[in-house]
Amino acid sequence: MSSTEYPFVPLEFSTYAEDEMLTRANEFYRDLSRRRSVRDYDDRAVPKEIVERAILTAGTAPSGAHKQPWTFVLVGDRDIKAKIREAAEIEEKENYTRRMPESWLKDLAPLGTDEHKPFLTTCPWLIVIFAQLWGRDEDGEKAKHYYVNESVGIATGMLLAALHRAGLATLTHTPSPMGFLHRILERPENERAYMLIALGYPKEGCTVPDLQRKSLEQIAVEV
Ligand code: IYR
Repeated sequence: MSSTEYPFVPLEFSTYAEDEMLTRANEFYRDLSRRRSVRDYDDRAVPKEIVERAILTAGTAPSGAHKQPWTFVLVGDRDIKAKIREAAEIEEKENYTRRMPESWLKDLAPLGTDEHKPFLTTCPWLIVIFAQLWGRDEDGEKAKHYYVNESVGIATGMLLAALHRAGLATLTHTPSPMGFLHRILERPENERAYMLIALGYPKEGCTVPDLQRKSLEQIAVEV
């Protein structure tokens, strides 16, 4: 379908009384404020249907010219997860021992991260998000994509929120450079690995750093 052929249809939209809006906004904030990056996972299975529903939610994100320039690669296969872990740990070893400057290592120290990434094989599912730098039109010709980083970033945030809401723990992971994900997952030439998301149930007794989030005054200004 060419873009001029979208029919316009009536908007489906719900409005609420102001007190209900505030309650809804509060509830969503309270729920999302409990999301934490989890690095220790149980190997308990998670039904694929739940993860697929979260991916569908991510796919409702707005995107430049509605090109939807994303591919979510769902990895549950043990062997593929093992390959990803092996390659990621090689890159991360380089990162932690050579590539990252002292200042970066110092900033990361409170999080307790290192080059070992057991969650890549423990988690029941990994989702590798690929950004499509360009697409194909109906005739198979190269077609432009717009604001790809912004679009894929929004979809990724929505995916994290959807997985959290479903009751799953998540971790954003960027084992840079991520070219190995393209190779292992045999992605086409128009795609670049954008982010890896590990998900599942937290390991029993899992702890997280006692981080504080910035206040409204620190993150927002009214002009
Ligand atoms: N990719 C590495 C390093 C790392 C970088 C940042 I910035 C973080 O917030 C966390 C980790 C790793 O995953 O260990």
